[in-house]
Amino acid sequence: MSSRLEHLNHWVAEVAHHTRPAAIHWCDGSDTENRMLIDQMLADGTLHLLNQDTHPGSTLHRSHPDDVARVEHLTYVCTTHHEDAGPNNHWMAPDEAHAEIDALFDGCMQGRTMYVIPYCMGPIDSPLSRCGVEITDSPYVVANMRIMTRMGAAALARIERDGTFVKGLHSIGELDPNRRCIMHFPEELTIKSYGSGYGGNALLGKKCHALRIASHQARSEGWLAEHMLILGIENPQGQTHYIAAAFPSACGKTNLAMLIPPEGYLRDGWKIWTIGDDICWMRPGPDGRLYAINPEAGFFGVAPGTSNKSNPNALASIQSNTIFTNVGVTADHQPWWEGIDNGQVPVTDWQGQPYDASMRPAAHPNSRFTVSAKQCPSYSAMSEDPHGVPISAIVFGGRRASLVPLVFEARDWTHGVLVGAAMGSETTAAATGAVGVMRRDPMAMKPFCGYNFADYFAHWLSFDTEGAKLPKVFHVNWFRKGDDGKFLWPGFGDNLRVLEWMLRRVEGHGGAVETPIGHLPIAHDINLEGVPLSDEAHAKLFGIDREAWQAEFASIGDYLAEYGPRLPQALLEEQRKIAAELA
Ligand code: OXD
Ligand code: MN
Repeated sequence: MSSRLEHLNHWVAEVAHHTRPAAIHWCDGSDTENRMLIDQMLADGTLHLLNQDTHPGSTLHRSHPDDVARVEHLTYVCTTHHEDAGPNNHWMAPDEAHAEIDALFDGCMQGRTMYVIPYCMGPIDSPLSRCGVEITDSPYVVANMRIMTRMGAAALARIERDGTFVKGLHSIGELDPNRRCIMHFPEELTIKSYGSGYGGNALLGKKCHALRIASHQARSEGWLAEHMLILGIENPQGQTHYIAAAFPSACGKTNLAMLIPPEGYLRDGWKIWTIGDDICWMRPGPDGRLYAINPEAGFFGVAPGTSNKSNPNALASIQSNTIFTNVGVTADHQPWWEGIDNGQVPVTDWQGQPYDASMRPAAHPNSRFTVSAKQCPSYSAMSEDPHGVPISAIVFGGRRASLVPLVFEARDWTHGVLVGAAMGSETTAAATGAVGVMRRDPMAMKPFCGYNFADYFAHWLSFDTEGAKLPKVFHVNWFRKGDDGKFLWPGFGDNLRVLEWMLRRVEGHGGAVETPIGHLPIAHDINLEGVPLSDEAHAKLFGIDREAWQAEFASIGDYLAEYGPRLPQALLEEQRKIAAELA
């Protein structure tokens, strides 16, 4: 097979010449093709069948133990000028980067099949969508891309219509951490990834295309590519507001996107609709509002901690047709992870060894499930709307054990951009490296912004134009801890109480007090019925410690200074203004 697009055929031939595969397979995305690949992977041990009575169509993949997370230290943005990548990215000159990674690709597919995957990020017929083609030697990547994107014949037809696509070349290579790197060439709309089969490094439509390359593209085309979930909140009157929320990896985006309203809210008729759990592309519409699509078609969610209590919708979604990666299994071959809380016990851990709690957890802390978004009980049909959904509020948040209150609202767009730019969070297992270390993670894009953060902040500020009807901006912290080290806020479904307050603010009738850091609800502005909070919890969730915030603003100032003269003046002025108010 080939395409009607000469430069696509030419690139495929060139890659084949370079990597020397035994065969080339153009993916059509059909069920037959999928079954063929799954059977082949079951036969060669890449996949293991799970219990087909309890989890029909589901399989387990165990990755190489050194290949379980994103590798930020091996991820590069290769722009002509170093300053265009910014201090927020590892950089290499494009020529040098091509030479280095091309040497790794040389002959690397010998004896393997090379798969050509045409995919579309976003609904096939949406003007907001963008396409790519990933070439890979991993059938596991093909099976995951089929769930995570609109992949195959329909995508190829759109690519042939558009004439352009992002080129992604991937090989698992030897899965050697010393021969691994992920390179982005935003000026060439090209990605090259070698030596890892892990989702964030290998499913090139996701982080590499939909965030790093797309953010770069979005800047020149006047839109935003963000690390955000999108959810719809339907009130008892039947009106639905859409919210986009940015949290760093493994900080509960999937849980928030699939939230189940607490008892009283359910009774009153509140409903939550899931559009996306990880990535959001937004663009101003003709009415001045921002319209968003989820470029993905599936969820690549963190398994540990997912339970009937924390996220019943996720659990319901993954009862069938799911690829599990690096979870444990029970005696009757059901998937198992820490926190699943279903009364079962694991017998085999994620490395395929007999489970021994003193050796390692049954599931890797970054073990995942890959499942079609359509299997989620709260899936919103608006996910397929080519125009996207209008966004009423943007929410930023991180894991902050101290300092940061439950919620506050930015005064205006510029302040909102500062709130996003100053975001901090404790690191998680989604990337290799130490866990629990507080780092600045602006807009949760630290690992994903394909260009200089200084320019990115300026791009955000540029949306505040005459006639723009921008969403209100909020900051939340579900992770505040008390003196005893325990979380002060129940989180999960109860987070709807906070979202409800935001929507009242959007509609112009929610109460709040003004403070230097933004508008804070007083506890009674939020419906806390049935949520017993201690005095300490009240004080910490709904108050600010001025002295500690002065220190925070000094630290934010130091952080922003790292971006030098490229940093937009308006952002610095905002930081100085608030620092002065706090003093
Ligand atoms: C993810 C991540 O997989 O952010 O979504 O690491
Ligand atoms: Mn993510």
